Amino acid sequence: MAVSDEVREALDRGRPVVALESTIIAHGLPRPRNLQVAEELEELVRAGGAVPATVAVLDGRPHVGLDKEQLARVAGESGLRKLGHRDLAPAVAAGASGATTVSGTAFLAARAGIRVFATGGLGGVHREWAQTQDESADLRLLARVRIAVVCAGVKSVLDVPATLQRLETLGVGVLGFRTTEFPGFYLSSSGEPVDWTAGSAAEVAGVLRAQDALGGPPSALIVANPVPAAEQLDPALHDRVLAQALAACAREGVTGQAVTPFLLDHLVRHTDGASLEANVAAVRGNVRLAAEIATAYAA
Ligand code: PSU
Ligand code: MN
Repeated sequence: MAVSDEVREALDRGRPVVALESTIIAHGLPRPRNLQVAEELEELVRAGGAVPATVAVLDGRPHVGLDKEQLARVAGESGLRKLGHRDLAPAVAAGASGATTVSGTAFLAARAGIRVFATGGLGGVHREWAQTQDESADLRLLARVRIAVVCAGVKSVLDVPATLQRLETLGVGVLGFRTTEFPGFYLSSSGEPVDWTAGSAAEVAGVLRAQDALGGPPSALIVANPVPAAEQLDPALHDRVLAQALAACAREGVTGQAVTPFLLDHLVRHTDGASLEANVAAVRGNVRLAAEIATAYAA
C-alpha cells in the first residue's frame, strides 16, 4: 500500500487526516465536474486544517493520498473499475486500476491508521431486496473497521428503514449530527429517527475516543450529517423522478454493481442537474465536518 508522504507524516505526528473515497468521483459524478469536485473536496479538508487522503487503486497498487496527476487519472481514465473491499485483492493481483467504494476505502484507510472518512451517502439495502438480495458490501465492512464515516445518510434510492435495521443488527453506531432524524442523502431528512445526536465536532470526537477506550472488536461510527435544507432536492421532484429511475432500472434489467451508478445518473439527467447540486452540497458539508472532527480528535 502506498501512503503518500504528506499523509504518512501527518499520521506519524498525530495530525488530523480525512480519508476520501474515489467511486463518487469516478462513477458517481459526471465528467468534467467530477475532477473539479475532487479537487474542491481536498481543498475543503485543507481549509479545515486537516490533510486529505483520497483512496484509489492504480496499476495494482492501493494508494492512500493521491497527487494531482493521480487524482486526474481517477476522474478521467475510462474503464476504471469500481472496487469494493472484496475486489481489492483481485485488482492488486491483476495490476488493475479502480476507484474504491465506501467498503474499499474504509478498509484501506483504517489499515493506514486513518480514523475519519467523508463521503456522500453510504450504500445499503436496496428496495426489492426480497427478490434480489442486493445489500451493499459497505454495511458488513463497516461492522469490522474502526473508522468514523461522515455521510448524508444512505442514498435515498435505497430502502432506508431496512438499512438502518441492518446497521443495528451489525452493531454499527449511528449518530445524527445536530439532528434527531436520519438524513435522506438528497433530502435533509429520511423521516426515520436516530437514537443518538451529537451537537458538535468535539462531541463526535468524544465518541471516537470512547470507542478507542472500550476496545474490543472494531466497528465504524456513522456520523449522519444532513444536507442543509436550503440545498436539498425538492422532495416532490425527488419522489417523482426516483420512482421513474427505479422503474427504468427494472425495465432495463440493471443489476449488481451497476445499479447505484445507474440510479444516480438517471436522477441527474431527469432533475436537470438539481440532484447533482444536492449531492455535491451534501458531500461538501460532510467533508467540512469530517475535517472538524479529525481536528478535534487529534487535539
Ligand atoms: N455516494 C455518492 N455517490 C456514490 C457512492 C456513494 O454520493 O457514487 C458510491 C459509494 O462508493 C458507495 C457505493 O460505497 O456508491 C455503493 O455501491 P453499491 O450499492 O454497489 O455497493
Ligand atoms: Mn449492490
